[in-house]
Amino acid sequence: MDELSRNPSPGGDIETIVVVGLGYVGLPVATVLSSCRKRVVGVDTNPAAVSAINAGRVHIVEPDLDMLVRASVSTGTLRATDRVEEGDAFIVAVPTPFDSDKRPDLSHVHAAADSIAPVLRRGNLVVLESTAPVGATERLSRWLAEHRPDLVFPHQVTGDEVADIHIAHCPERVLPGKVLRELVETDRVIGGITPACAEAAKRLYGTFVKGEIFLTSAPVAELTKLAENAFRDVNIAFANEMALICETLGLNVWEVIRLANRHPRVNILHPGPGVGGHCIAIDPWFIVDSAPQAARLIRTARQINDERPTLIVERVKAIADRFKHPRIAALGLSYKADIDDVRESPAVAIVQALADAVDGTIDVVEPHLSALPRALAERERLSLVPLATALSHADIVILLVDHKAFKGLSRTMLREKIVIDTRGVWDQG
Ligand code: SAJ
Repeated sequence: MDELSRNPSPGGDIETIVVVGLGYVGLPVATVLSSCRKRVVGVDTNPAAVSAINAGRVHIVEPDLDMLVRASVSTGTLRATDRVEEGDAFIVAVPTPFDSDKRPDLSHVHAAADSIAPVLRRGNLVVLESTAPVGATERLSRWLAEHRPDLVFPHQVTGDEVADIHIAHCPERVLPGKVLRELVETDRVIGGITPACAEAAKRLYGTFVKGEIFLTSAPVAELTKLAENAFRDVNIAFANEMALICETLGLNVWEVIRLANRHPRVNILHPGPGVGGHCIAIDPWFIVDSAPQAARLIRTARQINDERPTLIVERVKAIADRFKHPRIAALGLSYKADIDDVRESPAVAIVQALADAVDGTIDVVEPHLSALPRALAERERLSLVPLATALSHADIVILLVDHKAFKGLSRTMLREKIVIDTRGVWDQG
């Protein structure tokens, strides 16, 4: 008996889906599945997130997500809870950070496995959607198996042997700010522990993905996802290195990159104050951790991007030291434009370091936040103010995030200020 005949439709008749982790990835996935008329149970350990969702509200900012969550909750297809329940399929979308040695921390995936294992039934599908190091999907399978000796897991089968549970990796690829569109339209890579696992996951994702779905093994899917983010990180590091070279040579980096990109096979990304967010600044280290001798370029790119905030602080400090008590307007705190997310934000690190290094006042402008993040709160001589207030006082204006609200500022509004434009909004050359 082969795997498909014993479990006639593993992943086929998937009606109830349990999404573990209702953050920037899990909540949109849960919502999109529920709008495809699936019954979705979202699980999160944060009680504030659970009650907000059950009240039809969202605890994160993502265009149109609030509207979809409200509709799904009111039609009864989406419900949030703090306990994992039985279902036909489980999607694990929990954080996968790194530890203080930049090694992957899979404790949230392990905790998810511990909570799913007791409710698993024969024929269930478990998908790891969180970005994870090579080997993580198989570890998830092993963690589940430790709890359920009564079931056969896919890492335990060989050849034509049958698994009771299907386990696959389908790494998320969505860009914050465009999550709902990319979730549906972007091609997906699904890696199964066995080919039948990949097929089962494809049947689930095929319910809402309009892009093409490519099937492979779990480790290939794991490394593919990491390679995507490492590639972008290396390209940004190249741009940041060009910025340093241009500063040394007294040239405008924005002009150099703009002109180089007119070559049909060149596409250099933008220099900036550093790489933030919970993906590109972290995932390349998972590759370095698995192949430290081989991943030389990827490690160096990470180091170049991580150095950026310090270089910017040194530049601003050198200028600020010319004033007795300088007033600095810092424009933007989020990790990139037009979102509220400050995770691993280089702008926050820069403002924090400036507050320590400069004997002056810092007026922070962040139109997407109503209060300063914890790292900056309750510091003397540092406050969150409206744009007009910051500009009326400032000696030095440092642009840290290219929010739409700042792009409209004209050079005349900035005249008589010293301007440091880390994003090339005004300094295009
Ligand atoms: N950045 C630059 N210069 C650039 C582009 C970006 O300095 O030219 C900076 C941004 O300001 C930001 C950081 O890089 O601080 C990352 O921003 P991003 O827009 O490049 O990427 P993320 O982290 O928001 O989302 C990425 C995406 N990956 C790729 O584009 C390969 C997304 O598709 C992934 O789903 C996401 O990581 C993830 O969750 O892994």
